[in-house]
Amino acid sequence: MPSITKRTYTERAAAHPIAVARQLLECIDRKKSNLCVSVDVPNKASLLRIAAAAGPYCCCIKTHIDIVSDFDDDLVAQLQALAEKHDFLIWEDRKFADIGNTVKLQYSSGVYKIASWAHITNAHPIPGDGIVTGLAQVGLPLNRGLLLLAEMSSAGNLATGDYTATTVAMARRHTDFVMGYVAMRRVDEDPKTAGGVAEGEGADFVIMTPGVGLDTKGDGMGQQYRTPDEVINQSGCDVIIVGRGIYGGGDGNPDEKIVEECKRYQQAGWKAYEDRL
Ligand code: BMP
Repeated sequence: MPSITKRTYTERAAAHPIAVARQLLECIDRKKSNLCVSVDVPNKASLLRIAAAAGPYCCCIKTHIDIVSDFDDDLVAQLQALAEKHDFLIWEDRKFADIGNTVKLQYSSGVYKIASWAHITNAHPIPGDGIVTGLAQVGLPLNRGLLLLAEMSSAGNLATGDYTATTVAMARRHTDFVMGYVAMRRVDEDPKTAGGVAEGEGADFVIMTPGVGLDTKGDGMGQQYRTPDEVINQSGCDVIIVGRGIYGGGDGNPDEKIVEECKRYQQAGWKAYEDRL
């Protein structure tokens, strides 16, 4: 089998065992966009406005729903309607990090009821396999997908070396629910972290990568930015995640600026993918 980085998103979609991964990979090809827009704003109106402006240009909108001060169920209903209208998936960047029983409750219940609306969520592997089995009990019946944080973009983070390799091994034990990683490179095909599995022979994991920016290298709080080419072409990741580079911080750029930046990142991400193939 060719290495994953030499397969098209469509070829990968056709062969993927997880429904939501198929949905994401198909959407990427349909829209020619491997751009996920991260919308980290503190109020409902801004979140919906930015999602509406960015929606046509991205495959995924990533939320941190607990940032929104005026959260209500209508926000979720409107976000879901935008996802339908503009053809994108919703990823709640919850970063679960507790034992299985606790994350199961955090995922299904409380104010946010994340599993009821987010196609994708993510978890730190630190508690061990129980975090995946707990989340899977809620997510699998709803056809949701999970990303494990195998690496992080911030300076000095601890998700390196053996930690990353152990995360890859954990993901391989749960290929019905773990659809991919948050990582900075193709961790499942790198000999240092792939655990002896040869290139092109392992399960297909979607690598979604934050820390992407065309204009700056950092944010003064540890974030480290790389270009779409470095991420997709040189490091073999699948989806670029761009937040402030597009919405601009605070309550967000005006719509025209958001659209302009979306187009810029969409084009750069797609070119990097074509160059990689
Ligand atoms: P920005 O492009 O504005 O730096 O935002 C990056 C987004 O990706 C944030 O929502 C952050 O929580 C998330 N993220 C990250 O930056 N690094 C990681 O390692 C994992 C993340 O989820």
